[in-house]
Amino acid sequence: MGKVLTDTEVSRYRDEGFLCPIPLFGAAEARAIRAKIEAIEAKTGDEAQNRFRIKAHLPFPWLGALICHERLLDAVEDIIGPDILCWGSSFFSKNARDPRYVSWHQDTTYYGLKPRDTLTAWVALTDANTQNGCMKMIPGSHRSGEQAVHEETFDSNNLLTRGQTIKGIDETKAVDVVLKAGEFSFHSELTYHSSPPNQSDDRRIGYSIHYIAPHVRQTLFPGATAMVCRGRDTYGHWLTEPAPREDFDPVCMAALDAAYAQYKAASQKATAA
Ligand SMILES: O=C(O)CCC(=O)C(=O)O
Repeated sequence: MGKVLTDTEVSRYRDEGFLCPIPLFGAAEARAIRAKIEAIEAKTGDEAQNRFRIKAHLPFPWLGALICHERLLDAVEDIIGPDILCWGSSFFSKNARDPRYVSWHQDTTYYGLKPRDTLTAWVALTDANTQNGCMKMIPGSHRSGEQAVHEETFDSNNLLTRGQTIKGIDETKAVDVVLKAGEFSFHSELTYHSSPPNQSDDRRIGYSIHYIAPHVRQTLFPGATAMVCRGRDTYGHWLTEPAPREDFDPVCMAALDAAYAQYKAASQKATAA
């Protein structure tokens, strides 16, 4: 038995490349976080997933606190060990009756991490179910350890910026990642996953947090940053991120924009290569 996960759950994660549902907090706390996100959207006039990319937590102390939530880190520790870094986080939201979707992909495509060992926790800030477009996973698809061929479609309804898509997936093998608000799932950066449009009358919002052990490094560009959430950075592959003193901290906003520019340039270069 780990701190949160049973041995069976850890084995299932290793075998299938994802795990769900794992309780984190109650619906009231999820609603409070949703309200904060929607207050930010009202202030910026844009969806949080558009304005705050790759490192959405950087300018918001309460998102840093969510990433370092003790129970979440206990579950992460059960999978990757006691030294835990977070190199990124992103919102994935679909509005009521929203045609936008996420095509079949592996996260690893533009990450540039070696080894490809990111553990993503997808925290449900609303319920996520088959009606509102929850994620679907292909069990065991991470096991090759390789990146599959992705076609870049640039479809405007695809929430993935480059519309990267693995073709020919046998969808009969897909498993729905149904979560209640306040629960989370884990998936490996190699696991094939997707999500269909939202056919419900409310938003579906998830917060995707990318954790690694410190031996994992960024290979696409120098100067990558990460937050040490627990334990120690025993390898020194990552620079320290600035910590926000308040929402929209200007130093952190600049760091966020610089990090996104770096990732964008790296993914364009990877595509051109
Ligand atoms: O939220 C979604 O629908 C997709 C999320 C995703 O692709 C991810 O967290 O890696």
